[in-house]
Amino acid sequence: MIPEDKDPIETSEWLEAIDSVIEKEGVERASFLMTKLAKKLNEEGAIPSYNLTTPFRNSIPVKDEAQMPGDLFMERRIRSLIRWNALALVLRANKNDDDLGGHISTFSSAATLYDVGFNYFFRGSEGQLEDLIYYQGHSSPGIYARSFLEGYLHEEDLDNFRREVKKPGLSSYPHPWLMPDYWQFPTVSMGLGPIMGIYQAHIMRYMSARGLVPRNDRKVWVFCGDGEMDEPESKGAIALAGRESLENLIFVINCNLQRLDGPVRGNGKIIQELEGSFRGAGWNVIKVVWGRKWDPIMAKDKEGKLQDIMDAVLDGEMQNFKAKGGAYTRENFFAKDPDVLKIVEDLTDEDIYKLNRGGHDPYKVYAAYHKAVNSSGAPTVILALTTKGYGVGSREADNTTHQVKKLSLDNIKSFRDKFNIPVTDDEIENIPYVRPPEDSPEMQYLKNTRAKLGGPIPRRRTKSEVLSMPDDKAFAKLYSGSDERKISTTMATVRVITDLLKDKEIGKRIVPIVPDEARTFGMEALFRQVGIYSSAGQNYEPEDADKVMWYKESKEGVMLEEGITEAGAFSAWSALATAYTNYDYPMIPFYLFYSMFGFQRIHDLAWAAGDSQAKGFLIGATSGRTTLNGEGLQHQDGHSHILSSTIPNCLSYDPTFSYEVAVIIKDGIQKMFVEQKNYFYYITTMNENYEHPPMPKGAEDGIIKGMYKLLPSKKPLIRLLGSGSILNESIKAKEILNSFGIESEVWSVTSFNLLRKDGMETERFNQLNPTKKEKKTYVEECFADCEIPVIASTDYMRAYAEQIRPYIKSDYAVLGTDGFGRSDSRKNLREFFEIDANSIARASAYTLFKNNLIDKNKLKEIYEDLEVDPLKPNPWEV
Ligand SMILES: Cc1ncc(C[n+]2csc(CCOP(=O)(O)OP(=O)(O)O)c2C)c(N)n1
Ligand SMILES: [Mg+2]
Repeated sequence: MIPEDKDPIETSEWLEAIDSVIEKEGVERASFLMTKLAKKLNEEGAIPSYNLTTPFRNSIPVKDEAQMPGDLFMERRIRSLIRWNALALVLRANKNDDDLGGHISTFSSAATLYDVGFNYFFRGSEGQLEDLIYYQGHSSPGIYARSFLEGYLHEEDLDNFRREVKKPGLSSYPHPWLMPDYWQFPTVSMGLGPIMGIYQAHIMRYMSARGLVPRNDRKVWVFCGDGEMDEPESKGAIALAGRESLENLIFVINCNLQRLDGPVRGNGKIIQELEGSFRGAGWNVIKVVWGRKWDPIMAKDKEGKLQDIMDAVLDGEMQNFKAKGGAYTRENFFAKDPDVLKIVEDLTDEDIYKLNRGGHDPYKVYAAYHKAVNSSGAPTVILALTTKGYGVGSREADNTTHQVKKLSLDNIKSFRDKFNIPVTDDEIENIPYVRPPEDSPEMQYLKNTRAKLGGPIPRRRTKSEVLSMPDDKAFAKLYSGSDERKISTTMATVRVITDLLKDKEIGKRIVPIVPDEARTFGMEALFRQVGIYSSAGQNYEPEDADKVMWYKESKEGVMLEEGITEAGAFSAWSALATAYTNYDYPMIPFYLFYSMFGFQRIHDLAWAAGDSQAKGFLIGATSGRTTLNGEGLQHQDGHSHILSSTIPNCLSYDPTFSYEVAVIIKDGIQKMFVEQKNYFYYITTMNENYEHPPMPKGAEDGIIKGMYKLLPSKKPLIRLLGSGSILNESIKAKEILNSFGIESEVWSVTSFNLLRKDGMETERFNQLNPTKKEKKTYVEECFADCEIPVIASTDYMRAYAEQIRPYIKSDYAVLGTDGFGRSDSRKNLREFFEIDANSIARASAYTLFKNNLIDKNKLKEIYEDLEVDPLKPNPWEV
């Protein structure tokens, strides 16, 4: 609604007054006066809105626009070819029965936003570190089309769009896993690009503050959709960027006003809404609303009546103006005020339709990017108004345009005509790709622009420096056990990290990361030892300055204390875990968190980290449904290993003893940073204190593969497998069984997930090679006496240990913690979930009885002694 002006004369007096201040004393003085006036208004209880949002127009006045230096017409011809080839590759992918999909309308709205970047701003990787660009996932066809023109991709590549099984296909969206020398960041799951981009810029500053990578004017560009901004992850971390003044970060939000189903804010104004949110978070906001064809019209709007209409128009109406054309726009937009209608009386309906939006005007986009890359002290967001489905005839701005992947011949022809594509009517049904000859002016221009900026992009570095292994001391300390001291595996892990931080070879690459949980994990000594990174340093005296372990923040701090944001802390980990490719400088991050708030909370980011080929350690500290005992249902994790197992390149371990932790971390560094394997590690550690024995001789290989024999027996009747803290219950169960004359052996299973992986691989090999010598799974190799029944017990749901059932040839019983957790003593909880030593003994006795290895009387004796209650409630139902 246009606000009613009750006294236009008074209004114009005020306006004249401020005009005269601007003229005589400048905008700063005018702004000062306005701030004073606003304060006055505040005293009366009013909150003036002008300081968060500005009128619905371009933020950069025409007189301040930086001039685009290149050849506009040449660039338009190139851009048109990119548009055409992007369209062609999607249409061709859908021409046959495979119906592979793809998107046309997203890129068609964003083409100019990308093109201006590629022509003038995005730095390539030749001789420098490239800009890091998070492309909007659905615009991938346009990025491929540019690489095709640049000669990096060929017709057969484009024709293999979305055919990823037989190489060389182009992945549907940006996926480093599928195109490792091309895409750097997986972005198509909405919201991940924005949060990952913010933390990337944060880590870029961290790396240079520590002197690991030089600080320069490298940028992080994040392209995202206006609909995408509704994801909590998209806006959830913008305050961090403002707080840290991340001037190396530029968001470009493609405000085409539509999402998949319809308008983003039919009843509102998404650009204004985003302006307020970002400005409130301390960002520079640059709105690119109107194209230069509007400039002369706006210059005629002396009384601000057109501006009033612009400020009041709803996004739902804006969509209609593009979908329904010039006559409609004249009637429903300009005619809202007779004086405004007059301003456009000389324009034809066609002229009105062609009044361009800022995001489609290379001049306006150039001016915005120029300002963004040259401004300091804050991140920048560019809010660009565009039209979804720009150029696709009748499908432009229609509510279904997002999913268009087939077009009528008429629409294709109108697209061709609009962009002057040299394709004749005879050829058009085949939708041929168009690439001018190598020596044509277009190709020369294209190559020159990229050569000046450091070569073509996207590109991903696949090779990086091979690191040396750290001194063995950090690990060897833990091989000899804890003597009689009771410690937790979390403490053992922190010790390894602390020692690794001091290592001459790799110490500077080790980064401990916590989401406000350092004290929980006993890491507070690191505050003082290595310092907490803060972009501002420490401008206050910490409360505990007189203590040994005071809270030390510093610009060169090593530890990342990210606050209570698991998504943020994980994104920081991810940026460091891919530093080997994005900074050409491998880092070894350790992110420690409550295991319940790990995968369960941020699984999609972890999936993206897998796609990105992240390398580093995730430590699910305080794990185990009954081991973290006093916290209750929402804290006690009994399933993170199931979740981690879903990520193909995540290797997860549930160790019990400190030497196991040491062997696993050492092996992880070896595999990820020396052998350069694309894995990352998830290790659960616990807060339960107990004694740790010395490492049995020759155990390393088994620890790494997933299990080894811990306590042998001469003539075992039964095998007890245990993992995490529940292995201690299996050890106790061995004693109980002994007291009944039953011998057993105990195995420490460090990873049921890896045992399953080995099992799958071996089975598959045998099936594919039936005439070759049959291979044995590692489980089969371990359990050569395959008649001995096996009982597995863990602090995780049964599904975790169930995974190896196919490879166990004897009877196999599994105990676990299915059901919601609750708070109580560890003893009571383990009884409740039936994973304590008595329950293990019970399961053993029953299995032996079923296998005729003990008789009924013996079973009865054991059951009575263990006080087995047949009516005990089922733990997953109460
Ligand atoms: C997390 C997630 N949820 C849903 C989708 C499905 N999806 C893909 S594109 C899209 C609409 C995107 O709209 P917008 O962000 O405005 O981008 P535009 O295509 O308009 O530029 C949706 C819902 C997704 N990719 N990721
Ligand atoms: Mg959109």
